[in-house]
Amino acid sequence: MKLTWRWFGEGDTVSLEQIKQIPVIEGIVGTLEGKPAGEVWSVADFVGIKQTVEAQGLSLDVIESIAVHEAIKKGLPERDALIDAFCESIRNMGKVGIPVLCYNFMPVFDWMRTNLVYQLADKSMVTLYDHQAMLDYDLSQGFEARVAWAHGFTGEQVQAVLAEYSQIDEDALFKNFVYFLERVIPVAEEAGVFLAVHPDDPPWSIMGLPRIVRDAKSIQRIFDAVPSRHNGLTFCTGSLGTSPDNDLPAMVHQFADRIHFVHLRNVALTGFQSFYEVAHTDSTHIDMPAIMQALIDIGFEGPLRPDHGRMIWGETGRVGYGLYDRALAAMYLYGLWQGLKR
Ligand code: DNO
Repeated sequence: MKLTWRWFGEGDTVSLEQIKQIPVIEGIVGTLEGKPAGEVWSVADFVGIKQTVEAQGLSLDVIESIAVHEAIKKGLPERDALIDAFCESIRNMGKVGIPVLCYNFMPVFDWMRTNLVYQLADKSMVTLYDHQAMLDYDLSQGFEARVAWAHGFTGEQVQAVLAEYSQIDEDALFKNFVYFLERVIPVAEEAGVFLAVHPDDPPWSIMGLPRIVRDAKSIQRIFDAVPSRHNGLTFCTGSLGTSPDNDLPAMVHQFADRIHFVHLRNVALTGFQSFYEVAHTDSTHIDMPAIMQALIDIGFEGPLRPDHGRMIWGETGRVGYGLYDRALAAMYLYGLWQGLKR
């Protein structure tokens, strides 16, 4: 495996110099913040990130992520032009030699929580998702922008997007996903880029929206529909692990040849569809050593990154993406890997 770090670019509160000082980090997971969905990422865009990263002695291993336009998820007539644009970005990625693209197919919202500042007993801050709080949420309040969302949503916008999806159930979304993959994957093969879909986080329907990348069965269905290895997975333990039915080490084995990128993170399960994030070392509910062992067993050699950390030592910054706790996580994950490997 190769330990990597998600870096949001010059606007990140964490600098490449700081990242480079974490001795186990070799690569960067890069992005272009604020690039609207549907716009082509040019060769110059990718070269810009790559040169900046390489100047610090790091490599650019993954792009996370290029947003899939909502019209593609909804199967609207304009999707063909938008899929062409997505394909163009993949070709350009290939030209610059960036091997992995992490993306998701979640309608409207990316990762969702009901509390972004939940305090643990030790006073560290984490994110929390509570099923009842989600059900009770007053949608007319809208949602503030999040790390993974380009913008926030007013209450009216929320009502509007939910209405647009009212006719789209899981099967319709799946069909639209396959339509997209059938056009994009051949381009990825030619470009030498591996697509790695990120599981839905949390992996169940929210606000009545369909979510279809959530467990072994739904993921297998996606791979069966488009069997190329370039149609792959970002194995995210914090997303898949919030469903107690997901046997994570077994899924590592099942999807051995499709896992192109790994996100490691731990969660504490608190009840039906409810959880909060915890330190990477807290394996009460997700058995991190067993997952690491499974990755070693399948011979995983791709990029892996510590996912969301807690906010500790008074650090402020992007929720889940501070320096301190993710640095602790990186050291733990590397030690675990090295120890198990020996
Ligand atoms: C959360 C991330 C996700 C992920 C996207 C990929 O921190 O894991 O936001 O980047 O879903 O498209």
